Amino acid sequence: MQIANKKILVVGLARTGIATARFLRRRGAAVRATDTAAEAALGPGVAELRTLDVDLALGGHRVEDFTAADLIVLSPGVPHTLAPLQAARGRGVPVIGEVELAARFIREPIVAVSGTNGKTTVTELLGRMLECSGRRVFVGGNIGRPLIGYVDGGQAADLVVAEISSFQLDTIATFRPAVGVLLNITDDHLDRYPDFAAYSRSKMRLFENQTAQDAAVLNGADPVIRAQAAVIRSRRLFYNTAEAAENCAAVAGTALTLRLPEREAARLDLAPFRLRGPHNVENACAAALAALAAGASPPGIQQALAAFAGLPHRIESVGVVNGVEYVNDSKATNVDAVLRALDCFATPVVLIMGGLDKGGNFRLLETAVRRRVRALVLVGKASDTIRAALGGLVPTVQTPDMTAAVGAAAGLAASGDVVLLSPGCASFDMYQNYQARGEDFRQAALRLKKMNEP
Ligand code: UMA
Repeated sequence: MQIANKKILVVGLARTGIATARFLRRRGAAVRATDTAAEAALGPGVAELRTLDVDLALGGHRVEDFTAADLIVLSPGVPHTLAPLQAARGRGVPVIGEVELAARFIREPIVAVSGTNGKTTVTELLGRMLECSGRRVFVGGNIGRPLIGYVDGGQAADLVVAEISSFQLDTIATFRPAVGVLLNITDDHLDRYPDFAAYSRSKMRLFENQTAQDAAVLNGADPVIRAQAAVIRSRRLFYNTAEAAENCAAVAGTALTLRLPEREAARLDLAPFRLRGPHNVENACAAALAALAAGASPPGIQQALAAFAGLPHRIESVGVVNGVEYVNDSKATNVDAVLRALDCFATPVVLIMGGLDKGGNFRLLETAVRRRVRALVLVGKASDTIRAALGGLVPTVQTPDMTAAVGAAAGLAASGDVVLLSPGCASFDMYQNYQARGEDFRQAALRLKKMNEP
């Protein structure tokens, strides 16, 4: 792909856009970069771009910047349906995302992980399984490390393991992972897609350029994936399915047996795997199967399974106060993630939910709330919507902030209960990101602990 002397417009100037503009300048393109935000609201990376002679158009998008470009590269957070993009496409200007751009330069096999929930955990675990097998791995993508940084950074790797979101898949053209992993497809981002079918189609694009040489690791228990699996042209490797004949990752007790066509079975032990909940066993199966398909060794996979301690803000225990365990699951930004979190506990749960609603159907939680939840504590913008859907089922209180939410939850919990922050919503109504929300919860729980210390 020729870049030198091309007029390239980079849209969005956060992590992805800054890394993309830097890469393109180094390769000799004439780069213009635009963001709806003004410079003061953007990070210090923007000043660096100025020193690289990137032409900045900040505080809004000008349609002429789009129509005059030879190529437009989007950040995942920029909707690909934006009006100036339509105008540019109308004039024949190609529009791609940063993942597509990076993929055109990556020579190593790509192992790509997508799905509504579990992506980051599986991506990290899979990366470590390959590393423990002696492979040099770059782990990036939606996980927070743009893939273009790998192309630009000169790190030597044998494989690239990438977490890929639907937003990133919306703007691919030739992206072709050697191993594509699809974990599940449930309601999410319905504030950006016209409907669930459109979101689901976007996820399935993970496989659209694969051939018979590639592999697709698929959750066999997910009805949405199942219904669309027939169109996949690569080798389909199912896990988590009751169909024994096709199950490539069979779990019996703590024994996990991986079977790849024409290969000797690999036997692993899940007993040392520490992550809680049935969904994490699914995640372990997906990661192990994909790692094996990508060339990891069974001892390497076993070593990573035993060493993996999980990631912050995902069913993360942050302390015990008066016999009540406080668990931070701030990353649960959709309804399905809350369901999976509730599945982790046999004891009653005081559930803290709320934030910015992404169009999720909270009524899907009805059965789990009746069965598992002692009381519901709501915080943030979606409080009224959640109360309307679930408030009649269990005692429900609305609170102004996280400190008040944790205080209220402590008052409602009995010894042996779990206080679980699993919001089912995005965090942007009150926080910069889900990490800041999880940190706020952790601090509130720690303050509570201090106050209760003898
Ligand atoms: N912007 C515009 N015009 C618009 C919309 C946005 O200029 O019409 C600008 C904003 O003002 C902002 C910039 O675009 O300055 C934001 O771009 P971005 O949201 O793509 O931010 P990045 O920091 O580059 O982060 C992106 C991913 N963000 C999203 O998909 C929303 C990060 O995923 C990813 O880690 C990063 O690239 C590196 O690949 C985050 C995420 O929330 C974690 N992902 C979603 C999820 O996991 O559910 C998909």
